[in-house]
Amino acid sequence: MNTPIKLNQYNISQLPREIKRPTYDRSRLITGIVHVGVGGFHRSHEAFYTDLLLQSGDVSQWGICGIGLRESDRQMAAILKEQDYLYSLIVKHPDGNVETKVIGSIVDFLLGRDDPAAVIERMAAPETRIVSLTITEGGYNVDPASGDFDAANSDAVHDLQNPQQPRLVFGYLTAALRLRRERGLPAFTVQSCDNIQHNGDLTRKMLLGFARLQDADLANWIENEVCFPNAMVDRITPVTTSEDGEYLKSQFAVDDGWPVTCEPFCQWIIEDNFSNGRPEWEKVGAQFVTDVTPYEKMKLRLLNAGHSVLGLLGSVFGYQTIDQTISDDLFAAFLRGFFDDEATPVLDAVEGIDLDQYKTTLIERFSNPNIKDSLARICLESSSKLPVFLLPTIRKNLEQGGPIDHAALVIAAWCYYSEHHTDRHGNALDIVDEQKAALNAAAKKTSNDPLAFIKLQSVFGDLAEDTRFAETYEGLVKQLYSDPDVSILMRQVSG
Ligand code: CS2
Repeated sequence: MNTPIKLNQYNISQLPREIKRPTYDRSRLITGIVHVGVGGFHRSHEAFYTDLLLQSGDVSQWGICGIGLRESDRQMAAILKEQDYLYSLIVKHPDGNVETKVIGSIVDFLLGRDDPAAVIERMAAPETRIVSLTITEGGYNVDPASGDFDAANSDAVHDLQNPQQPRLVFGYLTAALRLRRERGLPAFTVQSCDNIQHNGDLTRKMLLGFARLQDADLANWIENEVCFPNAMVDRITPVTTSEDGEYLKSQFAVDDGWPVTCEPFCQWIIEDNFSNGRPEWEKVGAQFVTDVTPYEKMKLRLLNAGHSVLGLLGSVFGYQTIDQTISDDLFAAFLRGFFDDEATPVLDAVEGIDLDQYKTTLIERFSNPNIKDSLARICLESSSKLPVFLLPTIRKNLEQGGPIDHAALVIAAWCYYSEHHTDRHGNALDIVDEQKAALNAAAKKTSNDPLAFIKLQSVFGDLAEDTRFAETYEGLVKQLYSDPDVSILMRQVSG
């Protein structure tokens, strides 16, 4: 093998022909977008759409400046900088076809920990029109009991006392918006790209919650001037592994320190609600709508819930990845049963979308053998996912007398998983969850009180008080605890 060439701007013309690369002049790009949270998903989604747009014509005002606010972003920032912020997007099709493309839309990167003033100034710069976010559910700093901004969080307390050295994204946004107001500049749009229902509304509520504690007058200005579009975002993006880098080296002799792998499917449905202009992402496949609600519900309650169904049952069974789990006919049939009997009947119709087709496409996407999406990634932070992905479907079915067995079994499996931290054979599972200790403590009481797990109010609210759910769940969890082979119960539920 030849010595691999390092991916960077200087070497770009030497890349093998099979790799697509930006042909627009990156040195002319103006950073109209400042993005906080440059993980795999941002790079397979917003940065990908923006790259397509930059490639399609003379729209140089939409370059992206990445921002990292966590200490753990340091390494990624160093890798990207060395590569002039270029990276490879490896799109893997189910038939084995692989397309590799170098993305050029990110042109700068700043670390909040090193220079908070530079981050605030970049957000406040006249050319910045959008500050977008992928900060995960936990980044929104919601108090689970009230649903309001959690002012007691130690970082929030710190930010209120040190407005020029913030830690939370809300501290940065507030400081930058204050400067814009003082300088007579129009507000930027704050655009959430997180997989959260009404992500724009939530961002607005949290930012105003923080800003009001600091400066009520500024909070009013933000309320009037800043737009927070809601959006549904979708592209399955597994965690980057060392194999991704190895693939580029062996296939193309290219050395990329931080590539991203993803599926071909990509969707972005955005409410057209921007404070200060926006890229014409619709020219490259995004869809602008007036109300994103039905699309969000469909995605969260089918795709994401489907992932959790396979993730939790598959983990207890002993599988490792989504494609491996769904290739088992029992799991595929169980998932379809959950989709058809429990999730779909309580969904609203979605204009222009055939739900049957959507579900069939989901099963195809999950089956893509080249996207080895780990169940460990899917099960990460289940305590903040299931209340959004699965519990609304259960609650609606309880209200309407609809079936609940598939979902109840998923929760019973989650209880087993939370208590044992192993699969049914006793192999260890690595649990990453903000509420890991509370879930474990509740699950451990199951042998004395079979409902103990679902009595954990911070996750399940008052679900345990519903007699029908409690009875169904109790029957399933007792059986699972006497024989952890979850496939027996899956067969029973599938009928
Ligand atoms: C997954 C999502 O985190 C999860 O549980 O369901 O990350 C999913 O892959 C994306 O939302 C796909 O758009």
